[in-house]
Amino acid sequence: MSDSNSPNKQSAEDSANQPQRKSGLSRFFGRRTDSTEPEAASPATVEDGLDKSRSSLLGKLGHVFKGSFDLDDDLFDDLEEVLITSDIGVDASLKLVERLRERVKSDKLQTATEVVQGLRDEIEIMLKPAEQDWNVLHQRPYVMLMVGVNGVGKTTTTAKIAKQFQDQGKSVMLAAADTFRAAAVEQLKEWGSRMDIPVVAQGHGADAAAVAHDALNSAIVKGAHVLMIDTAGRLHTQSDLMEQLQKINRVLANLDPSMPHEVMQILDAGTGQNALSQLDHFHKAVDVSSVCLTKLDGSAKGGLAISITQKYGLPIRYIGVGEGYNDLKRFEAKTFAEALIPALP
Ligand SMILES: Nc1nc2c(ncn2[C@@H]2O[C@H](COP(=O)(O)OP(=O)(O)O)[C@@H](O)[C@H]2O)c(=O)[nH]1
Ligand SMILES: [Mg+2]
Repeated sequence: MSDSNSPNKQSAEDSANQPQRKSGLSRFFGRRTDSTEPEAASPATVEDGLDKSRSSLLGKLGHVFKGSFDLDDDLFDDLEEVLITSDIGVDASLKLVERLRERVKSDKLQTATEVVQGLRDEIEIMLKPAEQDWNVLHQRPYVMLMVGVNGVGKTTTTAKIAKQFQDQGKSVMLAAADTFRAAAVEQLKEWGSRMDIPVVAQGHGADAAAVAHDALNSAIVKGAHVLMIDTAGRLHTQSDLMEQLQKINRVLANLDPSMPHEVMQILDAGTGQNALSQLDHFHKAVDVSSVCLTKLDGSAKGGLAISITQKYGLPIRYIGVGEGYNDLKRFEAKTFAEALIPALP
């Protein structure tokens, strides 16, 4: 995508993460406000959405409720199947359908529209714990470690969040602690220079923990509100990576035991349940405290948000819906549930 506000350079590896045509979910969230966006990249039309819906949750739900239907075990089993295949995960799907059954009974829901609205409401309730207030001003600097595997959107998301902080009048600094890939430091510097946000870097091959240490000292001296540390997504082995992240954590905590204040894991929603095992892994190693889901503008099935909330109860701070500065939205349970479960025609 030749996004004029995105300095991301595509590697062959990253090209698998190219944005795809917008899904119903992204049309809901993904309206771009960036005036540099060409018209062609604006949200898909309703017709596009209806095309897509055949393979989306809407299409599948329509199938479950086609013609005259009975609200019987078979229907609820079908519904369970639909939810599981939408990345909602087995446990969360079972729980959702169980609660929906109760709601159908207690609220005497009958029509497809009523039942689907019931499902939407239950999803909203389930997602509510992930929608949490977030105040970074109680610590200065508020230190965030941005973690996740290669290509999920760590660097891009770091830049987008930094931009939002800046727009709110907060001073931000970035640390380029992905020193493993040659292009990674340059990518962050490029974002920094476009946004006029200082980037602390030492270059390819430098000790990531030393970069974090320098950056923290610099953020303290400059009185920055927020320091965001971009990290590597891959080293020689996965245990090398985890050790490096733990070392960064230790170096920060040596200066102030409350640091880092947040370990945010970036997950590519397009990778479905695989994202859940990534979270599992990082969570064990570095105590992840929040999540950001990216690439919901692609073919991602947003159900992942539900399985994450069900399993971890972590705050989902943001969702990424494109490559530009403004393609990052705060997570809201209600908005998400409404976008995920569209009204039946
Ligand atoms: N379509 C889309 N692309 C994204 C989103 N977030 C990141 N990307 C793209 O994903 C690719 C990898 O992002 P990058 O930040 O370099 O990932 P990192 O390796 O985790 O740092 C880049 O081409 C980004 O523009 C998103 O929400 N939607
Ligand atoms: Mg990166």
